[in-house]
Amino acid sequence: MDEQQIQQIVSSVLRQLGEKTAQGKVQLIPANNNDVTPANTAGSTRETSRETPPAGDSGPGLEDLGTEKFKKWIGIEHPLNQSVIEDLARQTTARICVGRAGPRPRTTPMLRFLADHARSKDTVTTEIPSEWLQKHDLLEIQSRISNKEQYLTRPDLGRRLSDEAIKILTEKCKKSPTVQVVISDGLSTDAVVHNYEELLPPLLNGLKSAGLETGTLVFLRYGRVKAQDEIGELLQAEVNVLLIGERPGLGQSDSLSCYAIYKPTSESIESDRTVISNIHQGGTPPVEAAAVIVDLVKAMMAQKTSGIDLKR
Ligand code: B12
Repeated sequence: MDEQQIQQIVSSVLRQLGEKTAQGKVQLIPANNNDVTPANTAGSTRETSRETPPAGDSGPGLEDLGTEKFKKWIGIEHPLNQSVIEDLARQTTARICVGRAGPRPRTTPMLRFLADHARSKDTVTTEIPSEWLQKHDLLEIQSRISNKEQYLTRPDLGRRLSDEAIKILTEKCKKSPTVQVVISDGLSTDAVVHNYEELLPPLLNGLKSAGLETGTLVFLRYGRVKAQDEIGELLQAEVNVLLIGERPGLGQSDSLSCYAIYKPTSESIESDRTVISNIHQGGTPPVEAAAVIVDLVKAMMAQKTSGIDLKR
């Protein structure tokens, strides 16, 4: 392939991304550019509606391909029935109606796929800042893991508390509360940060209104689900509620799960737990999840059990 052919390919890719003046040279487009919508996505129409982008290398850069606008992007060119395509796409968040270029994906959905993947990887590896924990008055403890890389390779250590954590819990936490709430980064930092404000206040208020006393709010860094058993055993809470970041998917990276268990011990197993997953704006909204969790805890207290033994 000679240089001219390479330049042509680069130019055509940049054009598909919305770059009008590109001649094989990367130029920036403004972030408020709104022309990639379902109505004008089919190739040539995009070209005609575009303003000339500013020259130079300053400015906000290419648009974020992880946004809603690109999630709704329809890439089928010349469909027989546009409204059927739009109707299909509206009904699911799955990657459908994105078109294809011969046997390969079109550039926009391909790049969106990579952007979503990058977002998911980021949320696994990003740390929750200590300032964020202080702002929310959370008592920080840590598992036996010392960094994110180790977290991913040693789940066994994420299930156990560090010696320092045991000391902090013993010295600083309320003993024998009815419900102990624990928050943990788990596999998604965004899950905690994005859902916290809408989940925690209604959850704590709901538990209080139900006459259930809660313990000191604890944040477990590098936590795995099983760690809630050790915390529960140490603090002797009747119910332990763990809010933990779920493994992210390609379309969803800020989903939180609630794992709840009645009187956990080191002998507890997975079937002793009850899980409410998919807590995020596009799934079970956090406020609604708070109400569901309160009902769940009430049921656990009434039946004095959890997991598969709990009747709901
Ligand atoms: C990874 C995963 C698994 C893995 C866990 C392996 C591992 N060691 O990590 C495997 C494949 C083993 C698994 C199995 C099951 N899973 Co699963 N799993 C998930 C998934 C995709 C991510 C969980 C996650 O991110 N956890 C957070 C991290 C930080 O936790 P962790 O400590 O690393 O891992 C623990 C948890 O993942 C937990 N766990 C995983 N699945 C389940 C299911 C239940 C009911 C419980 C109590 C705990 C649990 O077990 C792990 C070890 O302690 C979720 C989907 C989601 N959106 O959350 C479904 C999900 C949690 N699983 C689900 C189900 C139904 C199951 C099974 C019952 C399937 C089956 N019929 O066999 C089994 C039961 C597991 C058990 N041990 O009893 C459902 C739960 C639905 C519900 N509300 O009850 C979910 C929500 C998927 C779904 N949408 O249907 N699962």
